[in-house]
Amino acid sequence: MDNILFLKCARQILLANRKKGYTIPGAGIYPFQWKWDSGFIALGLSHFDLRKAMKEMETLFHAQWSNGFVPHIVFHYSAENKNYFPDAAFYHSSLSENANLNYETTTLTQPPVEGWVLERILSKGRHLPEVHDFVKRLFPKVMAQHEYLYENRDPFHEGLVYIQHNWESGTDNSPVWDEIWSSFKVPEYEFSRKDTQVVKEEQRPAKWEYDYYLYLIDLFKKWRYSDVLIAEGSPFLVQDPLFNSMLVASNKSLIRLGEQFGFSQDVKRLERWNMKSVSAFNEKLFDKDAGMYRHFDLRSGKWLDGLTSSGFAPLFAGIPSQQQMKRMLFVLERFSRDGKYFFTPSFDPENDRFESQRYWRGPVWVNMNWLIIEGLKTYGENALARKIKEDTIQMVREQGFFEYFEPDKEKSRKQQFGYGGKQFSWTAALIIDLLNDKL
Ligand code: 9WN
Repeated sequence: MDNILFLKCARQILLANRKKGYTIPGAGIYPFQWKWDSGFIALGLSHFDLRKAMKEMETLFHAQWSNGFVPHIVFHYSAENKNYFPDAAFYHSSLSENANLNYETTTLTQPPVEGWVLERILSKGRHLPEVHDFVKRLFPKVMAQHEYLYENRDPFHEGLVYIQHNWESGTDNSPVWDEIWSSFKVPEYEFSRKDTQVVKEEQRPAKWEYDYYLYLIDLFKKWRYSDVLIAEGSPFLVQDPLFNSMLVASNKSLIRLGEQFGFSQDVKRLERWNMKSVSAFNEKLFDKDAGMYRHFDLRSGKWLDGLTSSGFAPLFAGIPSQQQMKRMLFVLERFSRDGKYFFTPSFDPENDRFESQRYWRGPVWVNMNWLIIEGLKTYGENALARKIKEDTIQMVREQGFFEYFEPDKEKSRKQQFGYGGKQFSWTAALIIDLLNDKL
């Protein structure tokens, strides 16, 4: 398939997954609007339809809560999309005093990508007054989200915010959580899995893991979703390198946008937050021996076990020094097993718990590759960025616009398809961006 056709397919996927004012991540498996998916999707849309890109973000922020919190799923229910669990009834978001009662949403959030997405949308429509108006309208909302995070998710005022649930990380069943799950017991929940009706069981999290995911939400319900009580009592409280990298990258974008659009008071606050975040990041989350960023468990007071592709995300936010970045390149190359694996497995392939087709326990994800490529470019590491870009394009071209992919090149050659959901929106959106990139 030549590039023109490939691009056309990618656009068609985005348009086919588009609903009224937002885009679903993938038909069948993810029938609503997801927070960080919308960011990547808006970026893809911005290459050919700026209005739709802006609308995607506006729709997401309509569901923002009174305290600035942005939920990770907005359940835009209709007659045909009841097939997702846990649903709005399970979350019961109105238990929170901050919930937005006009929308049915979850009570968890996802990586704060919106600041840098706004800046990229602006770069595509710098000459258009409606894009300027859009940025001016959205800026205070994104700012309110950052304020929520710094004020409610950083109990020790370190400059690093915590996630309170694995679903907030975006990397749902990463092996790094195993250690936390093994530290407490949960009841067995009875429910019908909707995801495994659409995707093979061996490509999704296990049932026992879902029990933990549901238990945490039940616990939060008892506390009426109070962040104070969650921080005091929940067994899951993690400073995640991917989540915090997205926050820093968005801080930086908001600082530039704020200077340009006259939000000077906000710029001062953002600069203060950001300086603290970057230095805490390097002091606390960088493992000098491994040459890599790690997840920090606030409950046990130590790093979680295992290296993940989330540990490369600080490159995107310009957090590592030149020297740290060079150390990370060795890890990145090791993850590819001398070119035998596609860049970049989501979990360390030399770790016993690596599973090449189970979701975030090994497979390659296009959004993580995209973040790494963009990060490497800012460090001038164009040759490696190009290799990862070529791998990403080849993988999707050969196997289709799947949700995630087999890392082992040999194994992948023998099978025709990727893993997880088909016609997946962010895979399409980011392929559009990569194909338009001059690298
Ligand atoms: C739970 C939508 C989302 C992504 C996440 C990905 C997956 C959901 C699920 O799908 O999570 O949020 O049901 O498995 O892990 O990153 O945003 O694409």
